[in-house]
Amino acid sequence: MNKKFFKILFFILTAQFFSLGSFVFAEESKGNLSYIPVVTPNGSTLSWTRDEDGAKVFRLTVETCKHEIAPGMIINAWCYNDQTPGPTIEAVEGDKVRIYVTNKLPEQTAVHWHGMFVPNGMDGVSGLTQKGIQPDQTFKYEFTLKQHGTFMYHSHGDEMVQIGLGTMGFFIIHPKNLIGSKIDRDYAIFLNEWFVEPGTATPNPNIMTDFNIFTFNSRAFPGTEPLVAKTGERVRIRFGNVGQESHPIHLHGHSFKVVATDGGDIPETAQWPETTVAVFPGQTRDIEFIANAGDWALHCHRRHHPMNAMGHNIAHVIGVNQDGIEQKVRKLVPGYMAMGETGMDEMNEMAGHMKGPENTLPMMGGDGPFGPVGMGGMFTILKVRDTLPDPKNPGWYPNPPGTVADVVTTEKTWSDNMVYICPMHPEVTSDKLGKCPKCGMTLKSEVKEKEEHQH
Ligand SMILES: [Cu+2]
Repeated sequence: MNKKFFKILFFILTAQFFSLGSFVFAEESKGNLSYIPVVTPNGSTLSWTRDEDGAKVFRLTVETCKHEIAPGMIINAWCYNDQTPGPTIEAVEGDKVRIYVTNKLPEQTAVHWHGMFVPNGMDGVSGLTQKGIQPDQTFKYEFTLKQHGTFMYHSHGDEMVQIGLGTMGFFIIHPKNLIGSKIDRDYAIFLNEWFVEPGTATPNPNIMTDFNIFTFNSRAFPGTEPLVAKTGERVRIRFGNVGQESHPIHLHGHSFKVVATDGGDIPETAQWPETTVAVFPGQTRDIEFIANAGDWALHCHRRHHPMNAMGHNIAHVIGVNQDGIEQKVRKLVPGYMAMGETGMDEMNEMAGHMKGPENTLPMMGGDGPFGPVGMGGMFTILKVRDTLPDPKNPGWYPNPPGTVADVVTTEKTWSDNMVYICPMHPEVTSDKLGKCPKCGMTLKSEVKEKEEHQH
């Protein structure tokens, strides 16, 4: 009896010891987190170990990889640790860091710590401050973090090709002591643009201005993960850009303040309210705001940037009457549809029904709770809820009754004169908005012949 009791006691103590041990280890590996960890949507954070001298040790391998821009499109990218952007490095001001960089690319490289105060020989400019890291070599970078803020790491060897193919990542340094207000959520989004010829998989790094794929953390909507927060929380979003274009990033439903750049914190007296922040190549910008409930669009405000692959050297036909053309062309191209007369929205509908070139994305994509969302590319959703039973998947925003814009039904309106017709099957008509039973496309409205309603 006594023996059994001691056995059980021993078991409990041992279990306690080991769980305590792993607890301490877990805390240590997270650096006794004095900060809210940054979340890199669609990305990850780099784990580290500690050397005997107290330095935090990080390991990066620069290599070629397959990267999914969104379901249906995989590119041949150049990556850190098999991903673009590379894993986010997180540390604390005052930390000594030791970063081993192994080159598995077919050519030499170097890693630059963008915006960070490092000894000149650690600055990572191939040829200027160090020898290039040759294929299969490992270099060691070592320095003490003298600042806090949002910084970046990126290739500084054959920059046009290597950065153009994806070699970039965040380096986030948290302040030693809390500065400003406490943050509840901290997100990091890398802005980038690519040119991938439809039907191919390797981005063309020689392109100077004419890009066709625009990404948040190298993902295009609908492949972008939403940002999640609770109502009233203070949210920080960090943006980084080492691309070719500037991106004015716009957030719906909120007013935010730009609180820091990669040059440092902006004094509170110098911050002003904004809804759009321009992030130029070589810049980072941190914004903060108090979250309001809803599903809010967060996107680049250049009109082509929340779009996927589009050719724009074809004539547009907005407002051009194409009656008769369709029949004539159909004799040559069966199934041809004259489109674009009323705008590009019907292209969005078609995307789901017609097959485009291999390995590219329809111009717009993704469904919302009210229909297709006419955007792609640099577009994601900030999902704010009073409660978050499933923090990973809050679903669509349950709008309070009477707060959604909708067709007027309380009085006789123009909508009574509407008939809804399938653009693909003109014989399918309905007096209500809906889908075509033959092809599933959304029916298009047309005004009925007047005499029906004349007295
Ligand atoms: Cu943009």
